[in-house]
Amino acid sequence: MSEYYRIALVGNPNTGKSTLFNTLTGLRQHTGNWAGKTVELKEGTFEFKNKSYRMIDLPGSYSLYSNSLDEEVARDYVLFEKPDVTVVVLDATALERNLNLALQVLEISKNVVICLNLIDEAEKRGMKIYEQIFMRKLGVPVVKISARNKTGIPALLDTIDRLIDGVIACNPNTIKYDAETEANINYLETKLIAIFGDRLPTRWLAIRMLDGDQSLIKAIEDNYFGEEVH
Ligand SMILES: Nc1nc2c(ncn2[C@@H]2O[C@H](COP(=O)(O)OP(=O)(O)OP(=O)(O)O)[C@@H](O)[C@H]2O)c(=O)[nH]1
Ligand SMILES: [Mg+2]
Repeated sequence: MSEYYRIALVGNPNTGKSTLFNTLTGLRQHTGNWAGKTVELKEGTFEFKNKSYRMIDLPGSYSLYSNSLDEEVARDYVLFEKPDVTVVVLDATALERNLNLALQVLEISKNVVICLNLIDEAEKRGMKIYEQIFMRKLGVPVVKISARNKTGIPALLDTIDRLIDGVIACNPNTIKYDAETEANINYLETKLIAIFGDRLPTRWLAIRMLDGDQSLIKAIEDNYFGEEVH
């Protein structure tokens, strides 16, 4: 229906999402509030290689566990709105902390590009980052950029373009748990598949349910089972 491809920017606070968003969308932005919430929503458009994109700058979040309204908004967008591509913006100088969120997104989303931002700062600190190793380990494209210096942006856009065209594919590697937990996940997942088919990432849902994520269960009720449950 839409002639736009939708791209979501997710990442920890302060990783340069808005800097990247502003670089790409310039003045073609508008701001609103998330439906029913007080979190600011920023959306903008840009063109690249004959494709039109609608980019959404999600609020910074450390996880998708809905510990805050910001995290809830980020989670709900990736989970329910199903962007064509989710770009995870990571601070290349703090990868250990940042990768937590990236791994969560890989559980939810099929089309993911990992964007290692602040590469200028990482290089200034003498850090060497081998994106090929990241790519192999995570199973999704990884691009190094500096949103502030505007380096690596064409490579990022090209990666998004090729992902949409199916020239490259994502095969996200997810974390495997111990045998008992995996058995529980599988048990729940079978039941969830019977309800949702492939409309929702059932493995992620099973993991979150085992963790007792009430907020997620409520969000699914609201999004999939309408008003009658309240
Ligand atoms: N050195 C360097 N600084 C950057 C880069 N990208 C962003 N910054 C700086 O990092 C700070 C945070 O950037 P923002 O774009 O606001 O980060 P954000 O991810 O939108 O932050 P939240 O919206 O709070 O989650 C700003 O001071 C930017 O100028 C980069 O590539 N290199
Ligand atoms: Mg921002």
